[in-house]
Amino acid sequence: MMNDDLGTWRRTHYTNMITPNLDGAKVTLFGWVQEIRDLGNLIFVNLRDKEGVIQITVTTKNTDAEVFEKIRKLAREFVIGVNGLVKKRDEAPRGVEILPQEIKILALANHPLPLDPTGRVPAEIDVRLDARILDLRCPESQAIFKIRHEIVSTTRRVLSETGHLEIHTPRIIAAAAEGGASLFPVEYFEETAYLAQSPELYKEELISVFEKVYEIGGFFRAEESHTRRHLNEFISVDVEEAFVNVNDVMRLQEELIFHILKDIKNKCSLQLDTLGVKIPTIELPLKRYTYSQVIDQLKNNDFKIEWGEDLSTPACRVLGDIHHKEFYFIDEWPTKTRPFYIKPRSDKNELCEAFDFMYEWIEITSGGSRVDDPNQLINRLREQGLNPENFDFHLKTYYYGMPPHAGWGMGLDRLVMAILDRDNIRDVVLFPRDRVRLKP
Ligand code: AMO
Repeated sequence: MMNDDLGTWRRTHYTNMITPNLDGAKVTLFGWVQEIRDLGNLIFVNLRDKEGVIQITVTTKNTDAEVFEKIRKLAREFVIGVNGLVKKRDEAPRGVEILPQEIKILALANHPLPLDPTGRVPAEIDVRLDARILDLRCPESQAIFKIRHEIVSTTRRVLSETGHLEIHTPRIIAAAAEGGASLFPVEYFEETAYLAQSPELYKEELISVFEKVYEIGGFFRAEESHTRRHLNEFISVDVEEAFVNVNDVMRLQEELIFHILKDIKNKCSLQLDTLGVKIPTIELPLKRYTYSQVIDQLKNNDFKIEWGEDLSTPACRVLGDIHHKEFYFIDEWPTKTRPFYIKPRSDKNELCEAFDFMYEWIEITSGGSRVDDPNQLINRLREQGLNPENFDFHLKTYYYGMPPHAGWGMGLDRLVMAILDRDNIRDVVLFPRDRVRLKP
């Protein structure tokens, strides 16, 4: 079967624009065949485009014989164009249907399909990811990525309105900011370079020029572990600001979350319904617990942990039970649990000005005040077993006038996962990269 040409046909409406009050209008629609019900003299075709689904009703009585035969050849996921009349009919799914006058078959789909793109027959995550493009056509997947889009739009809007400049830092770098173990090496001509784990060093340098910056981009961690909340490539929203400290950037974090939740509640009700998700109402300021308070909470719940230890996954799980369905902060961390760039408290060196922003048991963001004195930074690097010479390009910017500053990095994928109550990060990432998945 030869495919038809697009020719001069152009879309007049998306499916969601077809309402009963268009009764009698002539329209041109494009999309995919979602379902066909062939009852002999009567065929129903559900046409799906990016906005929704509309029923096309074909009868031998009201449809040209050639068009009728062509429609009979359709199968799910064929790409078609339809020229036809809008007909108001109370029994049709949205009180309206299309009576086709002409049809174009623009592309075919091979059968059997590897999964059901209506999502009614559930498939395992690996089957879904292997046929990700088809899986993304399911209503649930579409809803996730529309909401994700709104989360990113609100983030850009809020950070832009608060005077942050959007930056793009390099992905090919010479030194690790977040610990050497999770670096991916890259052959860079005669040298070995690495994929960036975060924009940390660059965003800190850039506040000595632009004062307030942010970046939304992909970063890389060579983590071996295969978990539901780690990927080897993830999207981070990074913020950095001059002349502020940890408390100021925590406030920015909670304001951002407040606006994100408000916007998706207002703009994505259809998608939230599809996913069966209710957006929690939050009140600012969000709850803040110190690291020491959290250790006490864990001990009170019979969890064995010593002051000074980092919070392991099992510890976070217990915290998730305590702080069920809530966003909260943990601050005042022991200095030794935090990276070299985090500022120790001047009055109490064993504590530092760091925070984590959590939802239930998941860490969404970490950040804090930064070391801004070059000698202290050199000491902190040494304390963590790092060679300051490898950071010479970074350290030299501290001798050009480096203001006090603070910032954070928020895992976008984890945030979407938390807000939409999904239990696997892969669900909310278009093409996830993990220890065993490099394709598609
Ligand atoms: P951190 O290493 O805690 O801090 O990362 C910040 C946030 O990024 C997300 N994240 C990940 N998401 C998915 N898969 C991963 N493998 C992964 N690793 C991290 C998490 C995490 O909270 N430079 C600091 C931030 C700062 O201080 O500004 C940093 O990178 O949601």
